[in-house]
Amino acid sequence: MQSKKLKLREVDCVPFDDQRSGTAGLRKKVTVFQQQHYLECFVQSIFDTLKLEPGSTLVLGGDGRYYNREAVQTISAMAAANGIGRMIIGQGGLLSTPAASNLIRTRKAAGGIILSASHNPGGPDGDFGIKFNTASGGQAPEQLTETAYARSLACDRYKIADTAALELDTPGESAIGDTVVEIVDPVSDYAELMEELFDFELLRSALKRKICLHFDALNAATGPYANRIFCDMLGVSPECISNATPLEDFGGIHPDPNPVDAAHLVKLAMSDGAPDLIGASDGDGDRNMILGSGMLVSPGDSLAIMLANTVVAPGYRNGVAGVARSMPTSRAVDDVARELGIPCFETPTGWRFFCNLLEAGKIGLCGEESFGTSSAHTREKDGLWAILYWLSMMAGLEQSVGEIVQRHWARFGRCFFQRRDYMIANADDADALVQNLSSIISSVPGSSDTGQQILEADIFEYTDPVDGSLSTNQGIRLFSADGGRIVLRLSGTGTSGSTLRVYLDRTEHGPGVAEKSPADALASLGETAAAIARIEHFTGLKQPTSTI
Ligand code: G16
Repeated sequence: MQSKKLKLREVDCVPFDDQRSGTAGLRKKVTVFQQQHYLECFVQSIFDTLKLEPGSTLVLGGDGRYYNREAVQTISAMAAANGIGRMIIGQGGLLSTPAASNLIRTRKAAGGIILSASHNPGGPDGDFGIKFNTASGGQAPEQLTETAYARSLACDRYKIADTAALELDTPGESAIGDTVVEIVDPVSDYAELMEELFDFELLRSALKRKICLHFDALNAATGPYANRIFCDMLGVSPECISNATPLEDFGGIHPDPNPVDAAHLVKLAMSDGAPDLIGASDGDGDRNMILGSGMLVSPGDSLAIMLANTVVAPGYRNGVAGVARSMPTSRAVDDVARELGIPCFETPTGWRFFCNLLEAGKIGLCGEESFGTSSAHTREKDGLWAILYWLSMMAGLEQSVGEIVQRHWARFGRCFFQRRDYMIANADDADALVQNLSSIISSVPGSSDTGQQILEADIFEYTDPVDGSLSTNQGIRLFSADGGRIVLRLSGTGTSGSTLRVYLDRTEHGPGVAEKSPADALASLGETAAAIARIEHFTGLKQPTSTI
C-alpha cells in the first residue's frame, strides 16, 4: 500500500445559509455546489454533526453524475483531515444508493456519504446532491439533518488534507496519511445479497424459457449492476439492457423512471410484441418502474401486490411483521395488511422515516408513490431489487404482469391513484396556497360548495413509534364522502421554484375496474381538490404541469 504524505490545512470561509436538507439530502444546481467552499462547508457540517470516533470507517460514492468525481476527491481529503480511519469508495466513485447502504451495513461502517440528486437531471447545468447515512445504512434522521443545517450556518472553517488526487478506477488499497482508502467493486456485495434473497435458479430458468425482460438503466448508476445481475448471473442477453453506461449527464435523459419522463417505456409496453417485463431505475438506482405487456403497474399497487405474494421468494417466504407506506402513497397496501392481520404504518414522505421501523423489525416491506419500494434487506429503497421481486412473482406464480395485477384487483378492489404536479415558478405563491388551506382546514369538512363533500380534513403529523420523535406539517389530507382521499404537499427535492403535489386515491370494486382509467375514476376528486385549494387563484395554473 502506498502511503501519501499528509499536510493538514484549516481553511477559513464564510458560512452559507442555504444548506438545509430536503426530502433526501441537500440538492442544488451543480453551479451552486461549485461555488468556492460550498461543498466543503456542507461536508464539514456533516463531520461536525456525526462526531465519528477517530479511526471510523466511512463509505463514499455516488450516481456518477457530473461533479461526482471531483466531490469524491474533495470529501476523501476532508475525511482524512477529520480523522476517518478507512474510506470505502466505489470504483470510479460509483455506488448506487442501495448498494452504498448495503456496504455501510456489511462493512460495519460508521456511516456513509452518498453523492446523488437521484432522479433530477444531471450535467453541468443540472443538479447535484449529497446525503449522509448513519451506521444503520439509513439516511440521517430529521434531527441530525437539522443539526447539520444549524452547524452549516456557523461553519467558518473546514479541515482538508493537501494530497494528490486518488486513483479511483482501480480496485485496491492506498492511503492518505493514516487514512486507508479502499476502492471496491461497487456491484459484488450487492449482487451477493440479491442472490440470498431470490431464487436465482428459478429466475434463470424462467428467463431462459418464458420471460422476456427489458431493463433500461437510463444511462445512470444501475447499468453495471444490471449487466452483472441480469446478464452475467441470470443469463439475460446484453441486448435486453439499454442505456447501461453511466454518463455524467445521463446522455440528456431525465433519469426518472415514471410514465412521463420515461414515456418511451410506456410506449414499448403498449406495443405489439412488448417484452413480458419492462423495468427501469433512476439516477442512483433506488427507484423502480414496472411494466408488463399492456400494463403499467402503479407504485402503490406494486407494494400491495408484493405484500400479497411474499411466498414467491426465499427472503420473504415466511411473511413480514408489518408494512409501511408514505402517507401520500395509495392505500392499496392497507387492505392487504388488514387481510393478513399485520400492522400498516403511515409515515411522512421521505425514505428515512421507514428506517426506525425497519431497524426495530416492525416492518419487512415498505414503499412510496414516487416509484420507491424496498424491504428490510437494506435501509434505502432499491430499484433492481423490485425488478427481481417482480420476476420472482412472474416465475413463481406462472403469471404475466397483467394477470398478477388484474387478479389482485379482482380480490382486493382497485385503488385508483394519481399524482398531479403543479410547477410553480414563484415559491412564495406555493407557500401562500398551503398557508391559506392550512388556516381554513377545520372549516372544510361538512361543506360541499366546492365539489364532493369532505368528511374529514387534517394536517398530517407523525410520531415515530420507535423513538417518539414528532414530525409536524407533513401534508394536508382531505377525506371525501365517497371514500376518496386528497393529499396536498410541496415537494422537497426540487432545486428551483416550488412543486405542489396533489395526490388522489379512491378504491372501487367490481368487474369494470380494469377497463376504467385513473383519470375517469378520479376526475371529480381532482376538481374538488383544485377548488378547495384554490390552485388557479394562487398559482395561475388551470391544469397540472404533469400527471403521474
Ligand atoms: C426522495 C425521497 C423519497 C420521496 C421522493 C419525493 O426520493 O427519498 O422518500 O418520496 O424524494 O419527494 P418529494 O415529493 O419531496 O419531491 P429520491 O429518489 O429523489 O431520493
